[in-house]
Amino acid sequence: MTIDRRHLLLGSLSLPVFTACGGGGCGSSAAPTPAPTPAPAPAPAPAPAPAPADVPALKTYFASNFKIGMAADPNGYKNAIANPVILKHANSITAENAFKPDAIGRTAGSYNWATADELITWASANGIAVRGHTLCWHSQTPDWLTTGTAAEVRTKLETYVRDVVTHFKGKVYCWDVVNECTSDDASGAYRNSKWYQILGADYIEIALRAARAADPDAKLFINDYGTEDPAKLSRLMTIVADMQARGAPLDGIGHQLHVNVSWPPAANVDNALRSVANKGLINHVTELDVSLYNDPGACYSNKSSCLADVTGDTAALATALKQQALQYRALFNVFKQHPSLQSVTTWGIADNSTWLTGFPTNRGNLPLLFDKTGGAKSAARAITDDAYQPT
Ligand code: 9MR
Repeated sequence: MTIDRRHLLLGSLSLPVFTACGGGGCGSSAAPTPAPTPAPAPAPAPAPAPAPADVPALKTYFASNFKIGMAADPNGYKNAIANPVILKHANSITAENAFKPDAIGRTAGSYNWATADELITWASANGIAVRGHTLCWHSQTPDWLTTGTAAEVRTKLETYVRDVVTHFKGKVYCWDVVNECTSDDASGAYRNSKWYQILGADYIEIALRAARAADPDAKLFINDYGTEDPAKLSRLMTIVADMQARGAPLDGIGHQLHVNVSWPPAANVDNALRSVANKGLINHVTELDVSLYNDPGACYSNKSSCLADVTGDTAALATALKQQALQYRALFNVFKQHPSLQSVTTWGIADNSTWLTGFPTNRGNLPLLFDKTGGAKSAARAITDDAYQPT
């Protein structure tokens, strides 16, 4: 419950004031003491100012649907704004960077566990489950891992996955074993990454099998962005079919869902979740945020034609935040239709810290459910109150 400080202060000032001698002075005359003037009845306490809009704990509100997750590293969740938000609302956390190969496997022959272990200890003390992100990726991966002959690289991949998954065995409920392996163009299903160039599609199967062997209880995912685009989804589903034909231990697909106020239509997400469920796999939404900007492709390729910052323009910002609330509502309404969807994670906690202030260009952006002070935004109300009309 929120205690309104203004109400408490005004309430205390309305208490009657007692003085030692009363209003007649402190003389010694025998004049009959006048009947004490009754103290005026205390003024009724002023009505409390309306409490700031708040929302129920999301992890409780959506408990029968899916886990609610948020991404952060220790410096993120320790922040005074973010800390109460994640503690109230989330029952899953993803390390934004601390579990990546360039963090844990920075140097060949030794592992850096400290930051990741700190996150595990904090999450466990607070009853928050941990999604592991990520073991095998074309980005944020030190060169030593992909250097050598195919046989050497295969052994490095198996060893790295085995050692990391073993270290966190029983402490991480699922892994994004392979991240972003789908091609962005129609040249083929697989991204032409170093892993693919050296090992072909085998690298995904190798990583999945090594993870399963190290922790048979952890659910194993391929995680990718753009599954809301039907063409990219179709390429990802080709990879899924390939892995299933090989008997690779793939349990689910992570849909990153870095979307924006006007893309995609929620029906595209519905289609992606259904396609995955039809293959007998689990769905997770792994990196949800709703940018204020629907930038053209050129903004992503060379930072040209990026939309202008709206965060300093009151009217434009209000319009964008309303659109954002409606987009979050449309997406969560789809999410709730899918029993196969077991976890929904936002990529960040509150708008005070988001990767989107630097991508695709430097610009104000407010893509999350909670504002820069940690307060619930219209978007958070829109997903927890069907009657609420975002303004
Ligand atoms: O949010 C992460 C940011 O802090 C890092 O600088 C960036 C480096 O690539 O990675 C970001 O997280 C990415 C995630 O690991 C995979 N999907 C896209 C995310 C946003 O770039």
